[in-house]
Amino acid sequence: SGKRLRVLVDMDGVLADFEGGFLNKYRARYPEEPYIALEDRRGFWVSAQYGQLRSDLCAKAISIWESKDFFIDLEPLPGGVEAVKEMAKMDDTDVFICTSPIKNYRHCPHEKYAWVEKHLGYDFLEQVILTRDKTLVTGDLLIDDKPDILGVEPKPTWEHILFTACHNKHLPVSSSQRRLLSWSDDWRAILDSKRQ
Ligand code: UMP
Repeated sequence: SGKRLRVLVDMDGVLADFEGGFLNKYRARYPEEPYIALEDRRGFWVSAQYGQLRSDLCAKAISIWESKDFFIDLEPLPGGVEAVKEMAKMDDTDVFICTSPIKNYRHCPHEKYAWVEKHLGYDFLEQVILTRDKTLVTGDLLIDDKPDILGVEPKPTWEHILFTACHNKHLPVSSSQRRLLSWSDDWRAILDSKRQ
């Protein structure tokens, strides 16, 4: 019965540990500089919070994710790869990885594809969507740790499920917004709630 369910899954902060990978490499490269512990992170933009700490730290933060091997070296977040593999095997379910590359394109787009091949397999490259505007992508669900997902389409087709991360865990969730606390949370129930 019904139509197929289309699930869009974000990469950084949902499947790949961007925040942990950033902090480890930042502290290794700039051992004398102050840093923001993960429990003190607030706001989606790491660069903005480092810039508030000291203005020159904004560029130092950016230098970390612009470096070769930053994105490919990110560790998978617990349970994410397994969940996406299970989702993809479910009846009447299509899963896409929907991720925004940084505009400095030297390494990031290449390494995002390489990360998917490494952790999900070559065939999963068919499911990768790189876009700076997720509102243009149609789907039933978008699982993403960014609180505000905006673009040129004022009425995206997907329901945004806010994936909990160090930077958004203190935010009050608006009455209409659902959360996934981690991949141990009941993502299957969220998918089932959208099936016809
Ligand atoms: N990013 C920045 N600046 C930050 C934090 C993240 O440019 O302070 C980048 C990393 C990812 C992208 O490539 O933004 C986030 O993509 P999504 O998780 O929204 O897909």
